[in-house]
Amino acid sequence: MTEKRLKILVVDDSVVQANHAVMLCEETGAEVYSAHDGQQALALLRTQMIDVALIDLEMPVMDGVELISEIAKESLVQNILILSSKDASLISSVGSMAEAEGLTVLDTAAKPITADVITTCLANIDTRLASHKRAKATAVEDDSVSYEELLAAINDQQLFLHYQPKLTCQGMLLKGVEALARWVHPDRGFIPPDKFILAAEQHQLIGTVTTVLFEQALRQKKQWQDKGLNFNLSLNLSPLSLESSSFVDSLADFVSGHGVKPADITIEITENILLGDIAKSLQILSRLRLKGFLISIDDYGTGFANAEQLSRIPATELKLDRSIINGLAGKPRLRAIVDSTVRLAKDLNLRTVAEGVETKEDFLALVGLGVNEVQGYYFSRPIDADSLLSWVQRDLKALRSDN
Ligand code: G
Ligand code: G
Ligand code: MN
Repeated sequence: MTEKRLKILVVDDSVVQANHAVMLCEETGAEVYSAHDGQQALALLRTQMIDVALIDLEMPVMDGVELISEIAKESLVQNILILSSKDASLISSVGSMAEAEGLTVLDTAAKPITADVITTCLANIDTRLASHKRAKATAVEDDSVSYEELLAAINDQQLFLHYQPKLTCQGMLLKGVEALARWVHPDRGFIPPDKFILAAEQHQLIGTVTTVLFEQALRQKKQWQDKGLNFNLSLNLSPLSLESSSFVDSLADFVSGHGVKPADITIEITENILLGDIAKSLQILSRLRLKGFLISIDDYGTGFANAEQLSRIPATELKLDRSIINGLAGKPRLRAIVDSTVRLAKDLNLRTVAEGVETKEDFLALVGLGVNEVQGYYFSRPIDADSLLSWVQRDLKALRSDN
């Protein structure tokens, strides 16, 4: 079987730079075209299917920024690589703009481009294209979750929990675990929690789902305690649950009824609670704090809460979303965001937890930035309670000696 050759377009007004890039692309076995300004590039793209465009930002007639915008508007190419001799922050802003317009930015790089950058980009492209296709394929299926299916999941005990460790940056101590809901549907297989939690909210079953899951988590917590394992347990809570005034008392009773102290439980909520009835949410969160529960602001960095709004939530922890964590070791822009967020958190007396840590490089960068705790695939995926025990005994020790 012959593999389809990738088609690459190099757009650069400098003949020397363009030839250099064309040569490097040809060395990968691709079929390479070139254009020397934006107009030429558009003319070619309108007649020729191209897989990847390498685009220089500074060009006469039509600059790279306009060209990218036009490419997005007409959906002429999906994958682009942005090149410039200007400063990194400009290149990276244009990258964000391109992504916001729906393009896949394989990389943003300073000129002259190197063979390494090109091979890494091209290695990413197949999987990215495949995941686009997958996303589309699942979108056409009817993937909604019905009331009846959810009710069956609750009654037939199809819902269960996985636990993901949270470690301190200093000393890599097991500080706690986050409980994450899982559902394996008898016919449909794995259904992700974002989907069924949302469905539960829509079908007014979220209260029941939360009770079922918290009950399992607390029983598990008690078993760990009885074995002498005293780490904290983080539970995700839908903002909807904060609308009921009896919630705090029933949670407190529920927790102590299981022999667990509120101070050993962290309630994770997203900053989206600020979008609802703020006064009511703040009242309930304050009462949770008074009862001794810890409160974490989850997915921080995805919403738009400002420092003033953040300071009003009686939280104890700020959880930095993986979208600002993943890959930060190599991304100065993300490091700057995390750096300022960590400072803000310190001023507000909040501990910081970075989630989505997938590599040693990112972990070390986070240690350097003064983040308190970390969570992510680099340390462990979310796993069942039994696997967690063996993880503590085996993998955690290995991690400590590697870091
Ligand atoms: O576990 P990830 O594996 O896919 O979780 C996806 C999302 O689902 C996360 O944002 C997480 O906060 C949310 N989630 C997971 N478990 C629960 C739960 O028990 N309750 C609520 N409300 N959200 C949950
Ligand atoms: O509640 P929250 O939105 O924080 O849920 C955490 C989500 O992140 C869960 O879906 C969990 O499975 C996922 N997750 C945990 N660690 C990693 C990681 O290192 N990389 C990625 N991509 N996802 C992670
Ligand atoms: Mn969470």
